[in-house]
Amino acid sequence: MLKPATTDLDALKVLDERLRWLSSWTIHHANHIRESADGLKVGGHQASCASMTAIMAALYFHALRENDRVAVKPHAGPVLHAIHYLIGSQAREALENFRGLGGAQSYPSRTKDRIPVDFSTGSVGLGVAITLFASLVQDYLTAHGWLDDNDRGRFVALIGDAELDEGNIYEAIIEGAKHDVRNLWWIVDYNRQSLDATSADRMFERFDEIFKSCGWRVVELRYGKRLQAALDANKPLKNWFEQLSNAELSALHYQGGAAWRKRIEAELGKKAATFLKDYDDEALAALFTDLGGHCMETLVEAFDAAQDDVPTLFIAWTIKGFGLPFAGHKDNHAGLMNPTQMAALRDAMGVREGQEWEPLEGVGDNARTGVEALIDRTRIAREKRSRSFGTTAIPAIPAPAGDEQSTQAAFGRILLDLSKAGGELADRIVTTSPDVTVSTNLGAWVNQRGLFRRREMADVFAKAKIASAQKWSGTNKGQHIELGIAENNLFLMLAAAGLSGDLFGTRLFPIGTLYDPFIARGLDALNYACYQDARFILVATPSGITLGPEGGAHQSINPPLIALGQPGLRHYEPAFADELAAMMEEAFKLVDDPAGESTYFRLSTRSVAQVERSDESWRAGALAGGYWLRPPGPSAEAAIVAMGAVMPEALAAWDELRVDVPGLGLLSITSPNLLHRGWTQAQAARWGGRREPSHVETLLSALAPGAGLVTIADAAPASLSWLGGVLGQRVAPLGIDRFGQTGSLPDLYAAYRLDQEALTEGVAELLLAHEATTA
Ligand SMILES: Cc1ncc(C[n+]2csc(CCOP(=O)(O)OP(=O)(O)O)c2C)c(N)n1
Ligand SMILES: [Mg+2]
Repeated sequence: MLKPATTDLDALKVLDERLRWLSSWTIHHANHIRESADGLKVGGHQASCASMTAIMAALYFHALRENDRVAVKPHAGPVLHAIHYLIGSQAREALENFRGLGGAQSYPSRTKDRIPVDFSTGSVGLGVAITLFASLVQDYLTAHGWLDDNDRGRFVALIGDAELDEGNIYEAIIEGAKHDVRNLWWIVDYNRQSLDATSADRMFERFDEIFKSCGWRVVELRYGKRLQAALDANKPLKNWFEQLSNAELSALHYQGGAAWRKRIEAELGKKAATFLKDYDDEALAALFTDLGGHCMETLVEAFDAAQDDVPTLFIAWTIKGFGLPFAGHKDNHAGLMNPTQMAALRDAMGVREGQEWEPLEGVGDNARTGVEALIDRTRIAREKRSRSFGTTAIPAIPAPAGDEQSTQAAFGRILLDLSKAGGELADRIVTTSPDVTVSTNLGAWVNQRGLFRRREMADVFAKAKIASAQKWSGTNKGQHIELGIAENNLFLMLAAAGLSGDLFGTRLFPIGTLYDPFIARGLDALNYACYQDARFILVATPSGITLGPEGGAHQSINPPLIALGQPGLRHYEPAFADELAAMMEEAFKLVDDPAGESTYFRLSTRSVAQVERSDESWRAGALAGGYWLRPPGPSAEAAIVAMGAVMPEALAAWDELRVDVPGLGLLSITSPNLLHRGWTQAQAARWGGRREPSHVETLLSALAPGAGLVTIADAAPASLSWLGGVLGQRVAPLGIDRFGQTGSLPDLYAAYRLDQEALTEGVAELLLAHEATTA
């Protein structure tokens, strides 16, 4: 790597200043100049931006190569927009409309921003960790021959120091160590301040130990060149400086030169007298702010020196609000400069009034050529990358044979059959699981397709000829990524693999399995994956109290409610194997369709008798969220509405009641979430003048007005009870609303009223109530 010319360093320093100005101005404009329509605070984080403009200038205008990808600390979003404004890929209107509808987003967004954003950020910690899994996906693609060596890049995360408190970061680096991850740069903006105040001192030296023990190189950029030289020349001064607490340091930075002088005089006396003589107050303040993260020489040198693929944590010391009037103040996180302070900053930066948006305003003629050259040379993408969709033919997926089966077993069987049949889809599937591969029925697939390991991993048990149903060797052609038990990692893995078409131009079909209750464990990461429009299939099994004796603390109650409120995720809860096969085919299509989404399957270990089908008419309804398994008679007064594993009870109750309740129907619900979505969308369309009924309205209108519905699911009853609101039908909801227990299925179903008797009683009660009101 060539040493950057001095002129480049000067230009980078100019760009650092430009970024500080433009990010401050963007936020100021939105808060103080743009007209407010609602009187609400707009907000933005001038201090958090100023803290890392030098780091980002060094990165974007010097270090980044075209294939590198970056997750930017959420509250430094305006700096990223300023960078794209300088290189011509962000419009002034978007900056003027910062945090307005359609304007530059508060936090960098892959889907909503018009600039290329590699990873959305917002929920701190997640943007950091996804880069690690993206790097693993890159290794996966390279090993499988889908990514050329020349197209490989580095994955960079720009991290706030308080963000390092997020546990998911450590879960990720532990997993990363197992997989030997590489090509990662995580750069900490070490301003020692969080949202509330200055951060605790005690973790100070621990972060590097933690990272080092996970195989990372840690590079601490504590001092800039000038401060380093000054401290090296005066040992007592250095010792004194290094024992200052985070709070003391920040306070001194805020107070400025006179305060530094006073403290040093008081505490070092003669030992620092000569040193102090060389600096007036202003120079003294400037010297002590020369921390590593603000010194361009230091940053450029450090980045240039880390050109191998060892994962590297840079701890760049900075001052929150560097160069702004509230630098170092503990309350500056959401602090906004007032108009007077902003005017002073404008003058100090040589920006003429009225020229605030001029990209290179205040840059003198001498410097301009160098700055323009550097802007031209930046290798980062200027346009959003095109997304890779529609690449893979999805074959028809037949239902696994068998009169009695569970949906979980059918899932394993479908994958096994796909694997045996071979073909492009099977090759592009990558499975992953947090230590529940075997117990979620992925075992047969893994036996066929193997574990993914960049370096070969022998199956010791197989070599020793110890009998086992499970082959457990890894190669770089394997298609299953085994994770430790950390559900956050599962969802971040799915997010990264689900973005492979966007990040690397090669679509993968990621399938992740876990137990249904543990979705809650990784919920924010799941939301994060959906928020970025990553495409994957989530298989959650077993679920509900239906796991019976194995129940313990593993009964899931509310995931269907989570799915009901989760954008970007479709919930399917099949009762039968043929439904699951149709849904998996659909889910694969949705992964590879620009207008698609991810799919969540809620499956069960309960083996149930499969139903006879006379034709395929159920199929479209099952995919749309529900169908009449036993169609109602004309003007039926009641229906049983059931979902998933309790379908045998529903069928039995229907069989028993149909004589006494003529026309009784049995509605099989396969996706409350799709039905609800269709319902509200149809409503919105009606306001736009269109009058098509939604699927759920069509289904329910087969019943008499005022008919009663007994809903049943091995889940929170609210998953289905809302159906009564669609056409104003009365509902008797059955489901689980207290913690489960272990027990045999008949015992549990009776105790929790998920049985045939509860259904019969429910129907009777509804009919009696109906008679009473109509009598
Ligand atoms: C998961 C999550 N919790 C809380 C927040 C709110 N929040 C945003 S920034 C922040 C503090 C960040 O401090 P630091 O990481 O040190 O960044 P700095 O602004 O100092 O650079 C908090 C608590 C969030 N965005 N995400
Ligand atoms: Mg901080």
